[in-house]
Amino acid sequence: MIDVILGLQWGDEGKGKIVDYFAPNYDVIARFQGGPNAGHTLYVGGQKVVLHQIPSGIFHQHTTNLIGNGVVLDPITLKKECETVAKFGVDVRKNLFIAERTHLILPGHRALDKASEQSKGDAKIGSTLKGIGPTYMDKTGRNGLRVGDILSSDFYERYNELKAKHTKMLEFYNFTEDFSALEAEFFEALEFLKSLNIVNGEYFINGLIKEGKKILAEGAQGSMLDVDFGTFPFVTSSNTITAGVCTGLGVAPQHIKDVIGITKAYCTRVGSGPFPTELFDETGEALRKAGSEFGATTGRPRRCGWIDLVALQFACMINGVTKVVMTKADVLDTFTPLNVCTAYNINGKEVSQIPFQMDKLNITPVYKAFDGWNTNTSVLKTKADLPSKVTEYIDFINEFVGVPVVWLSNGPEREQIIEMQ
Ligand code: 2SA
Ligand code: MG
Repeated sequence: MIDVILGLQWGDEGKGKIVDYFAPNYDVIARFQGGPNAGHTLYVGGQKVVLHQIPSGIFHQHTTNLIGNGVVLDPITLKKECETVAKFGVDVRKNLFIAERTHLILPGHRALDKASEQSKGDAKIGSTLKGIGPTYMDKTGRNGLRVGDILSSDFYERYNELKAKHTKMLEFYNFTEDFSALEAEFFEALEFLKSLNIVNGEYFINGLIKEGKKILAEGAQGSMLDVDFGTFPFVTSSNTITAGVCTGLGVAPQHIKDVIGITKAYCTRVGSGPFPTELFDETGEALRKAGSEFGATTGRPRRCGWIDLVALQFACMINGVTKVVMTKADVLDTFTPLNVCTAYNINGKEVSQIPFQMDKLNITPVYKAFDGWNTNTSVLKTKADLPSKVTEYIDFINEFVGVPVVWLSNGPEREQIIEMQ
């Protein structure tokens, strides 16, 4: 049995905290897509930790953590992260497993990411520059190198072949930065990677399913960044939606039970691309401040705005979301009124569906306004404690998207979560 946790917006919905919260109910936590572009923030004993490659169940001693084949893995980042978690007493050799089909991010991929972004000028995607796009390109272009390859004798030869190709491509971009400076660190990190548990991911996870283990698939980024269904081309390069769980782990869809979708009580986006409810005024600035909205990986300020129910309903539909977690509700504590986007106005026409090319359209959000609750909700523990204005806001969203908000997260700590049903 597999449950899925994934983001319903443009990432940064608070997946790290929520996965960490649910982790004790599961035997296995598995990442199925994305790579070190992810930044999952957890608090361990009051200390902030940001995970990029390792699944968010790593701090639970009895949890098996799997990096699935659908992930792209940067060995340098992984090594650093393993060293970080070791400081908290985690022995990654005991509870971290890596699928051998997982594609490797090479130094050339990082350089290509940078070169590609630079070549786009103002039209850049706003990539985290971790080499995600070029690595997935080498995967679908059938050139990439995988974790299992590092164990074979011709690895170095194949690496050099691919490096030669990358060098040619960088010439095309007139990109002169020398990526070979990273190679020493990369090869050192590969030696470290060899010392970890490299497994056949699909037999590994299906074996665990057979044993009746409870598995949680941990999404990265968000549904609106999905390469197929997001705001293309301003997306990441993987399938961030539920369907990605099957291809990113090697599991059949009938094993998937609950799909837990996470949304913030408002909305943010980091990087470029359409964001109809974005606020450019002091309210947007106040949201950024109240919510500490800065990229967990890059530190970039996140764009902030009101919750977008057109996008949320779309995300619930394509993911088959069964339960919603609303995070950062406490960030709205001092805001009034609260706007909720219920439709898009495009050239005078009200539209309730996500259009084909949002970036090419002039979209004005249609809002319904709610009174703010003006209460410090971060200290509240149960649904009964919540001001009625909070429940009115949530009830409207439940009704609109057709999936209930089952948990309300009201602060960064593990304990700050309210059951709504
Ligand atoms: P990429 O790096 O090639 O996948 O970038 C493509 C687009 O996907 C966006 N993206 C993200 N959006 C939100 N959060 C992400 N993770 C980090 C975080 C981001 C950070 O948790 O804060 O620290 O800046 C993430 N990763 C990728 C990216 O902004 C591009 O729009
Ligand atoms: Mg994040």
